[in-house]
Amino acid sequence: MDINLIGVPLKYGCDRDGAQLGPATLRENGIIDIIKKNGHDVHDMGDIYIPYVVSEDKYKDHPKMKYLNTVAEVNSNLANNVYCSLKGQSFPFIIGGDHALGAGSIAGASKFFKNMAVIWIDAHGDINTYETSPSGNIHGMPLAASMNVGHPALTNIYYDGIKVIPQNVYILGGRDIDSGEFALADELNLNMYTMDIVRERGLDNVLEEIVEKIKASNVDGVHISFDIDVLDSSLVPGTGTPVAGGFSIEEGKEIFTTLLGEKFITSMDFVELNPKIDNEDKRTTKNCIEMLEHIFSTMHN
Ligand code: Z70
Ligand code: MN
Ligand code: MN
Ligand code: MN
Repeated sequence: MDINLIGVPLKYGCDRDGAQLGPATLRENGIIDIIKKNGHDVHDMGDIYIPYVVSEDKYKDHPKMKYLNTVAEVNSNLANNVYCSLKGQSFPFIIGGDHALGAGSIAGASKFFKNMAVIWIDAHGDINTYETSPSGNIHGMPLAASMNVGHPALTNIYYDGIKVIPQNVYILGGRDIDSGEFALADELNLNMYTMDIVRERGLDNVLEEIVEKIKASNVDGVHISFDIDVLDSSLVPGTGTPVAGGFSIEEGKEIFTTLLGEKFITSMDFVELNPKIDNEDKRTTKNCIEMLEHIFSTMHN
């Protein structure tokens, strides 16, 4: 596979210092070599430029969304990079940075594909709007924005309006979901597989159902957005919002074995590593690298 590696050193979506160090840390720990040694051809596109904004200005653009215009602008630039990668027949692999970047990845990929699916793998739903968000952090809103729900500055990233229809959205591993998010998921009838559902039905059965639904849906592209906080909090202390009751490393690997094994995945995000708050043993970075080794060894060539 030809892989375009795109770094997005963004922290304004989570408003937590350190998330911007994810791309550099993954590069320092060998992500390029990992991709290469698994037989892929990697093109490092470098990092998307992130303007500096002082924290005093966080609510300058909107009273309930932090750093709105900066996050929107970065996402628009990311989207074009993703779109151009797909046009050039490369697989865009986006490393964060916080999860607000998901809006840009999806915007770019959805411009290329006629009808795209998104698999959002996360302890959180990330389907808040400024009206339902408890925090004002835009990393809790990108999936709603991609479905054309929320503020126009976010729903109109890269091109106006809807990027992915709710029917094509799959949320996997959720266990810290806000009440407004549950309400929207119900209203839009999203394919939501919370951790409660996974534990009740079994991960293998849930993955099989996702695969079957996607195959039956006539999509021509599938984007995976992987937030490392879907892994258990004991495995990822170096992420902004670790949540107990998450997947083990083995389960994380099983997810990719199944989904990448189908050969229908066309782009992917890997987000929310915060090296600044990692344990002294660098546990989070090590677990990220172990996941990445698995991802690139499983991805077809
Ligand atoms: C909460 C919010 C979130 C990641 C936290 C949290 C969202 N639902 N996402 N950490 N990765 O503020 O919207
Ligand atoms: Mn090449
Ligand atoms: Mn997330
Ligand atoms: Mn999350």
